[in-house]
Amino acid sequence: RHPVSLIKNKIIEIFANIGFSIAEGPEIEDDWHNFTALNLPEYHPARDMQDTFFIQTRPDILLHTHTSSVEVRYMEQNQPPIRIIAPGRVYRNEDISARSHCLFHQIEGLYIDTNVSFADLKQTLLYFTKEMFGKSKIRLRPSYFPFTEPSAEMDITCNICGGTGCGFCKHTGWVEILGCGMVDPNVLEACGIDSSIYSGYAFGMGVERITNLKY
Ligand code: 2NM
Repeated sequence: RHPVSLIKNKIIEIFANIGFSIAEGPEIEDDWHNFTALNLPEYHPARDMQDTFFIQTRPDILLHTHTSSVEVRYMEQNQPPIRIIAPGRVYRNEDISARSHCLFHQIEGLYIDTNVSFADLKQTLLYFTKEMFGKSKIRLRPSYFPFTEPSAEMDITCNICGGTGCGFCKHTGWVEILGCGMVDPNVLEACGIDSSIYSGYAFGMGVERITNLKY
């Protein structure tokens, strides 16, 4: 088996053990599920953050740029409590380099219920890190995503040098492994979930990146 496949299965197993189930959905997606429902309306500047592959004859049909589109479909069809992960291949129209590819593997997670807090998100990510990397420390830095507010990126102490500094972590001792945040109420409402009753957290990570750290 390919290392990326092994690591993908390991990540799925860690979240399955704490009650997350796997959601599946199409790779060929429409504009609503990939962008609009995720608080990215037409002409939103953040749409340029991912260069998208569109179907030539259908300007509203594309290859999904994140598996959030799978979570949007799940929210449209299910009421909370929701606790899912969405593993899948995602597509971005970028020039290929050592650290950027037009196809990569992503795993996103979503948890929606009454009284879900940022503390719940942090503890879940800490649990994941312990299971995946052992004794690594984590830190959360404020960030921005259109679909979460507040948003953060999570770093772990560099698994290559143990935090003392090396080429892989650009001599900082830390490496970014995922993005996360509290699901923006606009996203919940767009998917038919009452944001005055429910709140949720979401996170997303690139499987190739985790694999590089493990191997
Ligand atoms: C990320 C970072 C932050 C995310 C948001 C959602 C949804 F569908 F609930 F809105 N799913 N995943 C999310 C949030 C993904 O990836 C870097």
